[in-house]
Amino acid sequence: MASLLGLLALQVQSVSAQSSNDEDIKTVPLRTHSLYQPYLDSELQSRWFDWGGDTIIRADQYIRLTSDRQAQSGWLWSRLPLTATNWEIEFEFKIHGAGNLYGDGMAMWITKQRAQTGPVFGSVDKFEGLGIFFDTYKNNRPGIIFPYVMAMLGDGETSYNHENDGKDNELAGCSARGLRGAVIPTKGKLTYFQENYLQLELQYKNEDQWVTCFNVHNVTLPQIAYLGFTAHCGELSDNHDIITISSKNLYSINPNRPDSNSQTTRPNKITEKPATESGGWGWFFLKFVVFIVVLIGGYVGYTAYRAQKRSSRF
Ligand SMILES: [Ca+2]
Repeated sequence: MASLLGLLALQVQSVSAQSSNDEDIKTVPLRTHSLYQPYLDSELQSRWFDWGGDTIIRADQYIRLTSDRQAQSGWLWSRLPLTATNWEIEFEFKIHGAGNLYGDGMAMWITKQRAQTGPVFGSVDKFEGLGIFFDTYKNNRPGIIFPYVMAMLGDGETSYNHENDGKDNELAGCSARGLRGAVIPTKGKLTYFQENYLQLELQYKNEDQWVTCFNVHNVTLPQIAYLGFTAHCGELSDNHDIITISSKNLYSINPNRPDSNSQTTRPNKITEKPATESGGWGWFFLKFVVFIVVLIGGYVGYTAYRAQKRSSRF
């Protein structure tokens, strides 16, 4: 019985170790969706990104989507769609300006549409895919602290509603007081594991301190979607700068996991319904059943042997 309990304890330990170890996630840089200074090649082009509208580039400093002037609108889009199944996009940005009143904000996009100017933070409405809005101007959301960072999943038909800062179609969001004009480099990190979760982390309070803005499950993004950043100013203005974009493909390298080296592997750190964890428990249950069957088999065999021996004596 003691050995059975020992076996149980060992199994539970190994399952929890599996689910908390996130060193099994391998990252591979996605050059096609990354951008660093000086941004441009010798022919003043970018191989992997297009830009337009009022966007200006200072090769040693930033890509400025809008300057601190009224009625500005600018965009920056990847040329190729993001085809990796699981990915992480880390980006440094800066929202700042001289005014006491400022706006409207910027957006990050993973959408089918690309490179068009429009009314939703500088891009098109009725988009298909993911929009994340860094909204610095509160139109009407009583009780919410701004800047407010909000995600919306667009179906290609639904409009973003500026009247209530997109509340109608909010997938997830968070307040980020201090994000605009922060003294440290402000960064975002968007992580997507297909059919598992979408997470946004932000860095704006202290350097190297990430806060989770949201983590939502059951999110499916379009198979073919482009990475974009856009910004818009109306009567109020601000500088909206992109400093760097660093994208990575993510996948598991643990050879003991059933779907290792596949791009569809789930991360170990997620404890909600990962396939391998339920597999672990299933395996444990099977072992347990086999153990009991062997135990019963042994006992039955032994009693039969004893009975036979007893009967052969007479
Ligand atoms: Ca707003």
